Amino acid sequence: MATLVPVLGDQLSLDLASLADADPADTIVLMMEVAEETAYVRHHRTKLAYILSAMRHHADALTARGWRVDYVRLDDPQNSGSFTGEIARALARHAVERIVVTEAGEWRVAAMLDSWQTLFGVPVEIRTDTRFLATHAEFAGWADGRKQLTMEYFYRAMRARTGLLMTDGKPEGGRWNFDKENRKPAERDLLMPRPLSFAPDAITTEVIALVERRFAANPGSLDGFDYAVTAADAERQAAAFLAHALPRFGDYEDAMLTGERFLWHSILSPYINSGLLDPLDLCRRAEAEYRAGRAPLNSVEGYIRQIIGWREYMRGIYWREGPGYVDRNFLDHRRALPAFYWTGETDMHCLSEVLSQTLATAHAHHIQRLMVTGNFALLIGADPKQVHLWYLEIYLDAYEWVELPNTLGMSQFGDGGLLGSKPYVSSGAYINRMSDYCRHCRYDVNRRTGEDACPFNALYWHFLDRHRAKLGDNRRLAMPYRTWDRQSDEERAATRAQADAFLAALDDGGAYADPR
Ligand code: FAD
Ligand code: DLZ
Ligand code: SF4
Repeated sequence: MATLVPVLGDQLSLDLASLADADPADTIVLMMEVAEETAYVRHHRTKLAYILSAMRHHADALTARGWRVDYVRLDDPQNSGSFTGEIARALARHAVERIVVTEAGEWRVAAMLDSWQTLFGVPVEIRTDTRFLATHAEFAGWADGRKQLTMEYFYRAMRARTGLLMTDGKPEGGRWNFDKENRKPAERDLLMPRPLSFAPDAITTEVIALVERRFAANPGSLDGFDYAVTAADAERQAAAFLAHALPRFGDYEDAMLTGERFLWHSILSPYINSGLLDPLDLCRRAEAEYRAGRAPLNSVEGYIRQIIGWREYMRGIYWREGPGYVDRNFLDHRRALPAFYWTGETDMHCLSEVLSQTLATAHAHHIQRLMVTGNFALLIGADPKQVHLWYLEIYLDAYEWVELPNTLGMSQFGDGGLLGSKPYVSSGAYINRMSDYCRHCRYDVNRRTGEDACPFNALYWHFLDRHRAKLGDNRRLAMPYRTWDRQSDEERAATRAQADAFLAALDDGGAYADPR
């Protein structure tokens, strides 16, 4: 009798908890490409190709290490289309005495795993995912009894626990956080680091053809697919980031430049989230760069904070808030997302840049997601659930546990401030400060009204004005509200009219008809 170890598409780690003490001689690793996972949102086609190719390569890596892998392909005529259906089929194929599985990354799949023991009458052991620092219980322990779940305090606890950038029990450099130094605009630079490019091998080429056949209607392009799909190639990208981009990661973390997709970012989130890279290992190596004098503290601290701080914190919030979190809509936003989110066709240069890059590569960096596409969606009052589904389908690194709190919480203020003390909204001025987008735009970032006025400007004040009942008491918004109040009645009326006209034209232009 064998142990069945299902390995899901975001569990592509050789040291997965469910394999840790397993004996290859009496273990069957089950990997399943299933329609349910490929279709729970209309995934970007690059995301589908990446996951399926990475899964197939991982199956080969496991086999090479002596594991017996039972791999179900998407185009297998017998494929039942779901994880649960495939477990049923696997139980009929093999003599199995128990199932051992690493916990799922999201509520939807966790419910499936929870049902298997009763459904199949086989003992099912669900193991904690040791690729994260904090277990669900540990995060709950930290959060319980706190009035505000401030990320910064959680981060400090993770620093103390891991010892990362700690010296004699104190934060390196005398401060926990060097974020103030990390807001420099960037200039184009011929020596800018470039992420490595990995030509598709035979497996990836076959998967790309499959995706082109089966998912022709899904968004996004597959042209020029060059992501890593193996742990070895992901490791090459990690080494390149640590050597070439990390030193200036901090300085330019929030910068945006036309035609420059990556700047000094790592482009490692897809690999970390699917299991090809170990997040803690990356943090330790980043710290080593600092200790060796090859990268400054503001960069290394910033990088480590994103991973042991934000990433872990987002996961903690996701599991703590429960499956109902997705339906929160504090600002009662109902507008459909404009159709140009799926085409990139808009004359607002910032949006067209971020959207076309996203549709081409399934990647955008944090400030592009937060302060361009997210900011615009929030300003126009887009339905946060629909915004969430867009981010979930369009980004290569998107899994609900990390995408949902980032989108619905941090970006859309759908939870009313659990995650951020004020909504991330800005006028065009912020985008102009942090990028060169406005220099290439048909709109004038310095104007609020008139035909050429940057739409973000009137929308920003319109947002604050229409949400005064809910946001007027927010101390972090006191200054903008004072500025608004100081304006003349005529000025305010013109701003409202400008924004209303823009929103009406936007609705006329065709909002996305959600096929779900
Ligand atoms: P870098 O800028 O190099 O950052 C280093 C690492 O820190 C990343 O690889 C990532 O693992 C981690 N990180 C940084 N910020 C965050 C964050 N806010 N939450 C979690 N981890 C973080 N990240 C995802 O991994 N998946 C998502 O689906 C996702 N959706 C997002 C949606 C919105 C609306 C916003 C504003 C942010 C989202 N993020 C998401 C966070 C962030 O944008 C990406 O992690 C980052 O852009 C990945 O690129 P990178 O690897 O080059 O990151
Ligand atoms: C995202 C995804 C896709 C598109 N396809 C598959 C698949 O066919 N098989 C699989 O095991 N995993 C896939 N995944 C990733 C899963 O959705 C992910 O492992 C779960 O979300 C974990 O909760
Ligand atoms: Fe975007 Fe406004 Fe700048 Fe144009 S002017 S790029 S719309 S912020």
